[in-house]
Amino acid sequence: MQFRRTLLPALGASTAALGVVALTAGAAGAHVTVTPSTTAAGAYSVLTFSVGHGCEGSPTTSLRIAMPEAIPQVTPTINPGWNVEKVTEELDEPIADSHGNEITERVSEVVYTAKTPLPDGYRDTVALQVQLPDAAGDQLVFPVVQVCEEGETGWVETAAAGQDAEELESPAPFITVGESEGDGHGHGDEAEDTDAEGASAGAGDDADSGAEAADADGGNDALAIVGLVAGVGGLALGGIALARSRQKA
Ligand SMILES: [Cu+2]
Repeated sequence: MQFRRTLLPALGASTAALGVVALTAGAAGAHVTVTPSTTAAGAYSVLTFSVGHGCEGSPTTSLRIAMPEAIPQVTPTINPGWNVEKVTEELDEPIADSHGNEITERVSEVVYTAKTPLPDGYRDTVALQVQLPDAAGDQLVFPVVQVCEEGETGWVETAAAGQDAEELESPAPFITVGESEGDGHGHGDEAEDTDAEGASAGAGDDADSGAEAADADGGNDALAIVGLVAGVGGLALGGIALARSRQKA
């Protein structure tokens, strides 16, 4: 009997701890998440956003995906179950696309509206084609507002320094830009630079080699990337503000 008395509480405690871990893992798997076809800097990538559940049981009616400023152009994939709309905003200063054409506005948001609300317990995906910036090591955050028949969820939280994104209740989907693979559109020279640095630096971490790659780009590109990356934090906050103001309505 004494054995049981001491063992049972201990077992109970560890089982409870396991339960918490399992619940967290399950929730993370069902969040709104993004899966890129490639993360290579400068490459065209298809970003697949997955919706794993509704808003506390309520069917999903629309998804508003905010685009980071580092990605000025977006080609949304048509999904037969959803209407899609691009929301644009004027750029403060025009930029050049990969073909040298001037761009004066960017897609700030892509909105998918379900033709039939997506029931809780069923998943669907929507996909966006983008060109990733030449910014290896940088995080690109895509705050998403999931609107449901009842309520909504703002997938807008980003991890603070040193915080694990998995601990967040409603994390914003994000990707980390990887090293260039040399198949970027019209960026062959930069790719060679990056490869050479990778070889000489050995197992340097991503952030360091990313900074070197940006330096190697030459002044204009590097400056543009710094400006664009600085905008990401503000955008995530904008997404939070949007989610909050919509909750009030
Ligand atoms: Cu979830």
